[in-house]
Amino acid sequence: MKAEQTLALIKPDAMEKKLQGKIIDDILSDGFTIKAMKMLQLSREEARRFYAVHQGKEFYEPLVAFMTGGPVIALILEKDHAIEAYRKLMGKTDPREAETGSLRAKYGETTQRNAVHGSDSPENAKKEIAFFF
Ligand code: 3AN
Repeated sequence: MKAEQTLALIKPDAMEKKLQGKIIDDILSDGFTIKAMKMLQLSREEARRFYAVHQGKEFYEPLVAFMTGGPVIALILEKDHAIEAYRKLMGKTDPREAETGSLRAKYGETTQRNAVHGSDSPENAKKEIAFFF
């Protein structure tokens, strides 16, 4: 079976707290291979486009402001069933509800400042990988 790829982001809150090394270590320890990685600063236009599906929701503008508040690290991760496996490693959107040991439980604070992003479907993984790489 061909290994699947997913797009992961280390968000500005985790970068600010210098958690990027710990997060990458957890990702590697969970058996993912990092196929590509880069640090970048999202523009407002890019953040708006990346989260376009949430346009109109009350958290959209604050989310764009948060995601452009500092650099992010984008990674292409590979593993069998990578999309599902990385969603599991991340934990629920709200770190307070995320499973013990998950990245969001360990490193996130709030539903907005939740440390990491991961694609939620094969279609979005493809789109998000093309967005960043
Ligand atoms: P996930 O990142 O778990 O797939 P989505 O796609 O529903 O969650 O939300 C994308 C991002 O939007 C979240 N990671 C979070 O930063 C932000 N977000 C989602 N829901 C809320 C909310 N109710 N309040 C504040 N921010 C939110």
